[in-house]
Amino acid sequence: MKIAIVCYPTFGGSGVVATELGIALANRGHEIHFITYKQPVRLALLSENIHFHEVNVPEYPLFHYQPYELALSSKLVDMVKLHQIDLLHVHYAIPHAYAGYMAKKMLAEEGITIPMVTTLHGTDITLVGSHPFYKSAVTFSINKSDVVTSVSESLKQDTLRLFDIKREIDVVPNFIDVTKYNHGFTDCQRSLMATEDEKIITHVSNFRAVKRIDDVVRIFNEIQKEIPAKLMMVGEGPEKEPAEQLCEELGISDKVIFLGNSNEVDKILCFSDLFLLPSETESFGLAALEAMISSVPVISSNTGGIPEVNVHGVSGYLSNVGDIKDMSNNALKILKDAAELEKFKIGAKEQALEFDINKIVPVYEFIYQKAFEMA
Ligand code: GMT
Repeated sequence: MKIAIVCYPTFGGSGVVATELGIALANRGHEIHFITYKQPVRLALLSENIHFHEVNVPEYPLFHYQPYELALSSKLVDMVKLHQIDLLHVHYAIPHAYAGYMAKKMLAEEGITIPMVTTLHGTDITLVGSHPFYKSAVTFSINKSDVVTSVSESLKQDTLRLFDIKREIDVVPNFIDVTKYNHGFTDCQRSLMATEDEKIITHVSNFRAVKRIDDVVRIFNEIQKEIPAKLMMVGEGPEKEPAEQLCEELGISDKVIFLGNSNEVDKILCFSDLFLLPSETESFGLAALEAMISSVPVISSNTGGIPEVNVHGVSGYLSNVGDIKDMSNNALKILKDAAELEKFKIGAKEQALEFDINKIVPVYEFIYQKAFEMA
């Protein structure tokens, strides 16, 4: 099948999932066309089966806002015709589902029928999409998709609660390419980051307010009062600077390392003992799953789709949003006892294997067949 994948090319989870899915589908013989404004960050190599088409939006002084969705829908029409693409899979409703639907209608005018699958990822529903400025267009484009999927049951329920949805929503959880994490690193170069007696705690995100970065620092602060520890902060975003300031105020700057965006998260997780994800809301928590497959237990909030991924008492612990005390106590329970840490490491990996890419990609292939029947 020839599939066009539309996604954000950045470090966000939706772009990572779309890219990994495209690569996996290409490995299964499909021809994949990524259509976005930049080559996706996790897409290292193009090949016979993997193509990238850049959407250009030339600056024009008359426009206060450059019309990206117009350029995207035009590009989709052109690429579908040029490469005889069979199906559109758009990730993140805004504005991809809207642009995809416009492309579909333009193609229909020329007698070309193309099914569209829309995958909802989280903030496109819970934070941005439900805002009154976007809600009508998001509702419309979800209802006009041939098949709609969400990455967790929790996100499906949020979508049904927040929008007037007339379509069925299929839950297809995010996944992990297990082979990428069977890297067999023996020396994870842990000694570069911490001394032997220090535990390494890691957080990976886009440093938005929804991630409660302040809580990450405060949880770590409680931990380091009791045991020698270092905190690795991976990612970039608006909350990074305030977090650096907070570390200074708390006098822990020497114990917190801000690494910026990284394409080597697997190497960082390799030397990590614990992962923190205290988000306000999280439709799934791909970053937690990436930690778990690396045998890193997760201390997280009990919100959104996180409990569908992180199992309390098995792969880590769940606490109420903002309960820094409970999260740091849970972290210390795991970190202070070597046998407990080992038990949770095994639990984290076993739970992550439930989301093996080989179980999930065939589900998407089934969804594509369904989309052909619906189109
Ligand atoms: O977490 C973010 O802010 C990025 C965002 C995105 O769309 O890239 O992540 C969302 O999609 C991920 C992949 O499906 C999920 O794992 C994240 O939980 C979800 N983020 C939120 O719901 C806040």
